[in-house]
Amino acid sequence: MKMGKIKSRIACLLIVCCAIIEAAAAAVFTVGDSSGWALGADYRTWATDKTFSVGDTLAFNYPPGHTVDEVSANDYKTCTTGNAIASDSSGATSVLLKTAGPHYYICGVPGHCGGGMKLSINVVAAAAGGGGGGAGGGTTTTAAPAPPSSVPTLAPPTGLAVPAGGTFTDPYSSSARLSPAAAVFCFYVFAILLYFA
Ligand SMILES: [Cu+2]
Repeated sequence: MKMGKIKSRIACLLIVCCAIIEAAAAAVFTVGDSSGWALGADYRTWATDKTFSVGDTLAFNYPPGHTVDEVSANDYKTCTTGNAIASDSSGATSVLLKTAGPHYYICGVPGHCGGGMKLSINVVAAAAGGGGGGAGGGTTTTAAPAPPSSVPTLAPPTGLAVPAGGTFTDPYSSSARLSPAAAVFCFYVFAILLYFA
């Protein structure tokens, strides 16, 4: 009957609505914008007007001869290479921000961190509280081993250990994909649609 048709239409709307919210909630930041990940850029200035949230992604774009290393606060300060938490040199490194708090990235090629290739950001929680029961932890951590810091890495981006797409995620906890705020919003939309059905 008519009622069944309306209900299935509501279900479709709800799914689309949630998908849009989830897509809108996660931002992708291209590090350095058009300059990309390069010597001579000022990443402190680049980061100042941005708010980084859990679930957002940093996209590092660079030609061969650079790396993206996630490092400790101390290694960031002192531009120490060789102790990277995660490293990639694919030329297109996508970093999913999975944990709140400070995150530090440098280029692992000697001299480049001192030349400006260092980025520190503070990641804020997507929303207060956790939970939400989303599909948790489906992604595997694919951290490529750090290249030896004494040898400039000029190898083509077809490295054996580098995963396709050059994605690494930080190796700590995963969080709910759909924020509680978005879930509440979806619930209201659903309730309104039911009311008018
Ligand atoms: Cu570099």
